[in-house]
Amino acid sequence: MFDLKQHPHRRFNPLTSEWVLVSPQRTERPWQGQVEETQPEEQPVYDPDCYLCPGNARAGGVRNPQYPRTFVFDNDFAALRPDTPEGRVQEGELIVGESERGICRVVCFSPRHNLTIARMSVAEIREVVDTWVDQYQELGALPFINWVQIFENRGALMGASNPHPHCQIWADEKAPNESRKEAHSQSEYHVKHQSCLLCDYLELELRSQERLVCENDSFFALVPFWAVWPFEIMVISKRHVAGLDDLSGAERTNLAGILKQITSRYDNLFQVSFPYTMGFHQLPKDGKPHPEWHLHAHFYPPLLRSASVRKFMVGYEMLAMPQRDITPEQAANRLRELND
Ligand code: H2U
Ligand code: ZN
Repeated sequence: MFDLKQHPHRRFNPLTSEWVLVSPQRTERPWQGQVEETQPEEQPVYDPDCYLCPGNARAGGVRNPQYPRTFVFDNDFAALRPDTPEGRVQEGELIVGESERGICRVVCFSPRHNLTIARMSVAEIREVVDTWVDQYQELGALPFINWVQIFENRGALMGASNPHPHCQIWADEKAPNESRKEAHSQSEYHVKHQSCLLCDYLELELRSQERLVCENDSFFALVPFWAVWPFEIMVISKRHVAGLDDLSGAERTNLAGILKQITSRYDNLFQVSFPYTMGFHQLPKDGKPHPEWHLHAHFYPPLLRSASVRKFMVGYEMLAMPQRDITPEQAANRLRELND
């Protein structure tokens, strides 16, 4: 008898229309490969060499103000620029390139160098949520911007260039790949069923409770059935809203609360400041209604079985499809049992 808990199988991700291979029988394989150093030394409240601390000069020479709360600035090494001339290169269907305009910003969460979301108070995180809302609205209102991507790389393992608590915002002229896939799937589902993909998915998860990690009045955090990363989490708003700017004041505070709960659970999993990439998928800012779109956040953390062994996306993953060993249900179970 086929059993998801024992037998190799594939799971479908309805948001991206991609599959993940799950190999539950493979968790005990030995590891003699790379060992990560994730235990960061305790950081000082202020680091005179940090590009992001208040009062310090950044790499480009501009000096940060003595900011008391959150602080937003245009990325000094922006990947996208608003003044890029429009153009297109095309040879038949096989060589296609086009100009891309955009704006890249950095958001410092706090003047204090040694904080992380897990170590900030809910009130402090709420100020970060308010800043995200302001930026999403301001950048999204620009006529040439159609997608606003807010994301945080946390920890050296995830490529964060600096331990100071911060995130980035890249606002694009054209919808990037992940947003295009998710928009397509949510829209197809909406047309076919006259209901929202993530609202319907939430209902199933609430019934089974197997993959829930934690919740509050406004949000659920769960390990999705189709999770790729070992301890991947998706945060889904209970109410059908499309963007952070649709949240009420109480819901913004609850978002801050669930972000603190998730990151605290993560830190408690292997007793280290847990590395991850997280980000929000919100209503595209292309001026269209998008009744199908449901606000959510993804946490993609790379650690697998301890603070020193990470999941690699290589080999079969690069050439065929993503694969995981511990099941999403096992991961959810472990995260659920941790203290937040
Ligand atoms: P990451 O830690 O996710 O790399 O984000 C830091 C960003 O900050 C990065 O995109 C920018 C980098 O370009 N940055 C500045 O704009 N000015 C600086 O002085 C240092 C870093
Ligand atoms: Zn700093």
